[in-house]
Parts: sequence; structure tokens; C-alpha cells
Amino acid sequence: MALLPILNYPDPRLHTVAKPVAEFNADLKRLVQDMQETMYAAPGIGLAATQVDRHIQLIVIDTSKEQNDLLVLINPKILNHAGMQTYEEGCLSVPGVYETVTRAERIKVEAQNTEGKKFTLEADGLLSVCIQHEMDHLKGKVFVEYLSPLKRNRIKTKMLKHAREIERNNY
Ligand code: K1U
Ligand code: ZN
Repeated sequence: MALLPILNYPDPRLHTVAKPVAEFNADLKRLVQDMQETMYAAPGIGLAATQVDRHIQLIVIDTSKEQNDLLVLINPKILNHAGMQTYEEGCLSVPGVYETVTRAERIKVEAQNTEGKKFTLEADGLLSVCIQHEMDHLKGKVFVEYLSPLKRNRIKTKMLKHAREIERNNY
């Protein structure tokens, strides 16, 4: 297994639209394992393939405290949604930034597992928020795009400044 580098906002590759997974092979299973390890190490509760510069419709999620309840969603689709909730979200591609976003409270999702078998899942609360956040990544959307242009630009400036400082310290 391997830790994968995570793209940082405002990297333009985060706006790539992911393609459906067509082949359920050993390479896909290896990527799932690497993403799982990367998410747990970060630590995070979700990771989309987009964030590790792989532009296929693949998400890993684990909202358990013990990091022992992995959910893998391939080619996920929201079948229906109900209600609204607001949650203070974070993102491994926007480290140190937490902002409130409003999303559907309950969702029903259809997805495939690593064998290509279809299944459905009903989610509410944090799991529902996390699935919607990760599915946005697959569409090329980062959660800061729900914020006002003023807030978003401040975050962009802060992230670029931070990246420049890291680069300077590496020389
Ligand atoms: O997509 C990502 O970058 C992962 C993100 C998922 C997420 C968190 C909160 C709301 C919506 C989506 C994260 O995991 S950020 C880190 C985080 O929330 C966390 C980390 C360790 C323990 C508990 C939470
Ligand atoms: Zn994210």
C-alpha cells in the first residue's frame, strides 16, 4: 500500500470531472487500498479519487471513530434526497479551513462495489454530508464554491501564500 499526495486548492486539477469506472480490476482494488490508507493517515473521513489526481468516479468514506467501517462507492448516483441540514465542513484539499455548508439531510444513493456489484444505501447526518461532499469532488466542485466570492478569494489567497512559504522553506 502507498500514501498518495493530495491536491491542494486552488489546484486546477481539482476541477476535473471524473469519468465512470468501466473496469473492476486489480488496479482499481490497489487504488482503493492506497486511498483508504491515505484517508486514514491524513486523517480524514472521506477521500475522492479526484483529490489524488485520479479522475474516475471512486470515493472512500469512513465516519467511524475507530476507522473500521470503510465504505467504497464507485459510480455513485443520488436516487433521491429530502430535507436540509447545515454542517461545518472540512476538506483535506483545503487544510485548516472549516466552513458551514447547507446540503440535503437524507439521501438514497446507488453505487457499485469493487466487484462491480450494484447496491443502494440510505444515509443521513454526517454520512449524508460526507457522501455529498465527496460526490461534489467527482464533479470538479470544492466545498469553498458554496461560499461567497469574498470568502472564497480570501481562502484562495491564504492557500497560495501557504504553498509559497512551503516552497521557499524547501530551498
Ligand atoms: O473530502 C475531503 O477532503 C475529506 C473531508 C470530508 C468531510 C469532512 C467533513 C464534512 C464533509 C466532508 C475530511 O475528512 S476533512 C477532516 C475531518 O473532517 C476529520 C478528520 C479527522 C477526524 C474527524 C474529522
Ligand atoms: Zn473535500
